[in-house]
Amino acid sequence: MREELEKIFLPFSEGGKIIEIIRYGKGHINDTYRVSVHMDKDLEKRYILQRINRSIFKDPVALMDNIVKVTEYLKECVEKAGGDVDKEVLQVVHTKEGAHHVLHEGEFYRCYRFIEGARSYEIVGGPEDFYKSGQALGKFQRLLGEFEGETLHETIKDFHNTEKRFVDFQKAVEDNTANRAIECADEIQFYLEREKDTKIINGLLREGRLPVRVTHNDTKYNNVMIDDETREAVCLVDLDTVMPGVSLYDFGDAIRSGATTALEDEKDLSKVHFDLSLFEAYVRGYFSQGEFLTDLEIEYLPFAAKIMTYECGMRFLKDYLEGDIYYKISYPEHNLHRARNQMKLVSDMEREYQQMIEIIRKYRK
Ligand code: ADP
Ligand code: GN1
Ligand code: MG
Repeated sequence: MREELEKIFLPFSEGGKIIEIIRYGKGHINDTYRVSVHMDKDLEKRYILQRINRSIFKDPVALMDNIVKVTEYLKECVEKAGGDVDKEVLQVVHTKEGAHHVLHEGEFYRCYRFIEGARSYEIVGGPEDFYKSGQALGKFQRLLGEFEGETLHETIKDFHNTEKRFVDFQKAVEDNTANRAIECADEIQFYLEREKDTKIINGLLREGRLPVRVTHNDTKYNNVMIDDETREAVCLVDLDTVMPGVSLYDFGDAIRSGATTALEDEKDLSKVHFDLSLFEAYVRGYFSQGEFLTDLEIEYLPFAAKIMTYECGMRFLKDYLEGDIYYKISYPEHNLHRARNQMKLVSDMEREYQQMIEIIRKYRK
């Protein structure tokens, strides 16, 4: 495997001798490796080498085109502001021929500069870290407010179209291909009985009441790089799904994944709680970036948190019903446990909905 990965990395190489290639990170989608290269004079350079999941991303060339456009734009913004490009922007490494990917035995690989001195976490360390993470999303959305969204491709069609995802979920229940529906009847019921909620954002979009913006679409906490020293949330990584979308998706997914007391796959639900103080910290950080949202977007932020948590849980359950064909799993019931975990968070949010509304009111500009 190492030899094969070395061969794949070679076209991206900027010289030096490869000293290590290891599996890296905890993403559910791509195969990620960290490549360490010994350059001259004791200098070490590191890279992220990734095999793009082709069963999920049907057009990796269009996907890379989006990432290159967005990261080059962000790079200009950071340079203008006198920031540190190596830390604050995900940077694509081109091959010697100027390509953004390498094709190896039918698989697409791409390479990024490794962001040094920062790391991502599976769980939030405390309100201050999450506050910074809210600031980072606010900044990301504010900067991309000026970017021409029409130039981007839709890398996964209907990615956060919850209404369509609900129909797909119903079909998975009916088809019951992995023969597991009987053992998760209660979980299926939980998702089915909230059908009404799945139509709300789509309804507002159809009525033209929500703006379409350039969004990240996968703002889970482990896609946020936190600086080891300053604790600033320096960069959002995992830009595979950057494309036109609704700001609510990004806020909602960030809350889903961060304002919780346990890991996304914690089985012991007595440990899983939606954490209002983390929600508050995120909102404070998010709003510190100025006025970049409409009144209606702000009004729907609590709903966004709930519906993104619901959507994510429903996707885990659908994958369980279909025999685990989408997400990486470590054991057979992994997706079921993930779905239950998200259900617990949805129930908590439903109970604490009024407090969420009050927190938004308290911090809005
Ligand atoms: P996936 O799409 O499978 O989630 P990611 O692109 O999120 O893959 O990468 C997995 C993990 O690798 C991230 O959670 C992050 O910790 C780390 N990572 C990704 N890109 C970089 C980078 N350029 N520098 C440092 N770490 C990175
Ligand atoms: C996937 O790639 P990763 O692990 O950052 C998924 C998200 C889900 C998330 C749930 C392209 O994110 O949509 O919310 O898992 N990404 C894709 O943990 O489907
Ligand atoms: Mg990721």
